[in-house]
Amino acid sequence: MKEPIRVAITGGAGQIGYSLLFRLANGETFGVDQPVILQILEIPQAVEALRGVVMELRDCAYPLLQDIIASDDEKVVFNDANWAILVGGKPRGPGMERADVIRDNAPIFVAQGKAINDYAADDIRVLVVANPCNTNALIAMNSAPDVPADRWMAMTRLDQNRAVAQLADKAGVQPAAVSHMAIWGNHSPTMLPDFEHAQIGGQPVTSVIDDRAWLEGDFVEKVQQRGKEVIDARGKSSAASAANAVVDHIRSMVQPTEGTWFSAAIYADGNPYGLPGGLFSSFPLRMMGSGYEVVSGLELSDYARRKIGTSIEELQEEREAVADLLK
Ligand code: NAX
Repeated sequence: MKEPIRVAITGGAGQIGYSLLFRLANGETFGVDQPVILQILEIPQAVEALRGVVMELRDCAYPLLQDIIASDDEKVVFNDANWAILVGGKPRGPGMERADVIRDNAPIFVAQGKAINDYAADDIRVLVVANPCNTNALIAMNSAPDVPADRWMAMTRLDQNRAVAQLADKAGVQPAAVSHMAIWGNHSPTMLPDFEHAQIGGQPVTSVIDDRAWLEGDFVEKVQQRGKEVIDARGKSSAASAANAVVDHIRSMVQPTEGTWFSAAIYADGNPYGLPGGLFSSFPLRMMGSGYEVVSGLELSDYARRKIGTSIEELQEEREAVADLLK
């Protein structure tokens, strides 16, 4: 039996937490031979609700779940953590602008970044889910000077999966036939789901779906606005599909990528594709052994550069809004 890994999750009593925790514990995320210890953070007001979730986790009697630590203390939760999945955050309240949400959430990520820096294991990997996830990741990373930049990511896997589902539906194929789907930019309605490099059955999407107007129009818009569409229908934001995307993201990180790509926002300091650095922006990535690399050599069309440019401008504005918190 392998040594257990310690997985810290924040916001464990929330919607995503309720779908995610069980899938971290049952072996499908880290592997069927990998024991886990879950270390779950909540705010004091939600600790009682979290106690109920912990009871349910125990009632699953998962063979791989070696321990559960639930606390409102960051020191306890991030202690020796090998993975940190930052889901907890403050939701957008009525009448709040995007900039208000950013400022409201920023202190959480300063504190959690510091705690990760001081208490997590040397091999810590962090995935930020809580919105605005790209900028929250930037804030947390800046508060953790001892943790290398390549350990931090923000989640765009749900956008990738949504794009795959839309293309499969349009082409009348199973989602598994769609590959090489890259998301560029911010996890926000400005992102670009890159149909120009995606493939269906190994063929370019643009040759299988010979309808550029649909691809640039309905397809891109549907992916960009899918979160809102789910809220309008369900009355709540995406939760099970977001948890599923976390599972997919981690699986891509712990298993070498076979021939295709996955997307996540990374700290793009080396200006890949000549795009401005110093931000968390989404790129197509490949996992190689113990580290990832940005997929290189893709031709970006003028259309793609324009769209990605808009998304990066939005990220620059978000960064500006929290400039005082960045060292
Ligand atoms: P919920 O409001 O259901 O749950 C959030 C939980 O976080 C609550 O239980 C709350 O008590 C807890 N929390 C708040 N502040 C905390 C802190 N400082 N430390 C620890 N826990 C804290 O939201 P949920 O639907 O679970 O969504 C969580 C986050 O994911 C939101 O920020 C949401 O916007 C974001 N999402 C990100 C997605 C992505 O693709 N990156 C997609 C889904 C989702 O919208």
